[in-house]
Amino acid sequence: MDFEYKYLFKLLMLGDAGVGKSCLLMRFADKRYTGQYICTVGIDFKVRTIEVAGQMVKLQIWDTAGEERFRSVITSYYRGAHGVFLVYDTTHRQSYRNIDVWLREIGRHTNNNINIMLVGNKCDIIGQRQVSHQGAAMYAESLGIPFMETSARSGANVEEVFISMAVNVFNRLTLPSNIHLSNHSMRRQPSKTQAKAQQALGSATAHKGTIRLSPLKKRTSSRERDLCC
Ligand SMILES: Nc1nc2c(ncn2[C@@H]2O[C@H](COP(=O)(O)OP(=O)(O)OP(=O)(O)O)[C@@H](O)[C@H]2O)c(=O)[nH]1
Ligand SMILES: [Mg+2]
Repeated sequence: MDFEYKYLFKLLMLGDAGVGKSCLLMRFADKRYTGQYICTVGIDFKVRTIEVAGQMVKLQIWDTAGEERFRSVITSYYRGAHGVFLVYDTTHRQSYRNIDVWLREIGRHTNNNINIMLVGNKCDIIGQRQVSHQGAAMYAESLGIPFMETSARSGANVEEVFISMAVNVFNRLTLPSNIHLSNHSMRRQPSKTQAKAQQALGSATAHKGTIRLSPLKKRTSSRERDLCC
């Protein structure tokens, strides 16, 4: 179902083939998980409208192919993106190492006005983990970008990553410049004021296909928010 909206955010899912980009998007936009691997050919997109701080925000989320042969096709879609999810597979170390490659791609094809988020998917798989939560969290911190682990399969943190991205983009575009979140800049850390501004926008609850954000009652530590499974 589509809704009237005030803002349109263009978001991009990037990462190696098979890390679960399409499954994450299907879980968020269609609320289902099939477990099938159908390699994305080129690029596709889904939409979902949510409510952020009382405003309807339409998320247009572009799902890109991770396979190398599609790289030149997808770079033309980087233009105008407000946010990028850099997705790796927690059970596949190389997909995590390649995040550097994807960061370089972003640097080459976008300006710095973009929110970036690191997402470690498949955290439901116990016993085959090749990337530690702590290591990835430290890496994200060094880049000054948010990080979460997800499972498209169980649904863990899926709503949270998309909502968090929407809130961060919303903050960047609507808050006065002195309290803009800085995670669109790949190297800088958010200041205390910025972190407070982000928190003030609050938590989210799903309601009839939309997500309403309401003020936080209780302060949640970033560690609590990031923990998964
Ligand atoms: N256990 C587990 N498997 C997952 C999860 N997410 C995706 N998968 C599996 O990983 C495989 C690849 O998922 P896709 O979403 O198609 O991967 P992709 O990143 O879109 O791949 P490309 O389109 O080729 O770039 C599928 O077989 C899924 O079943 C998850 O959270 N947990
Ligand atoms: Mg795909």
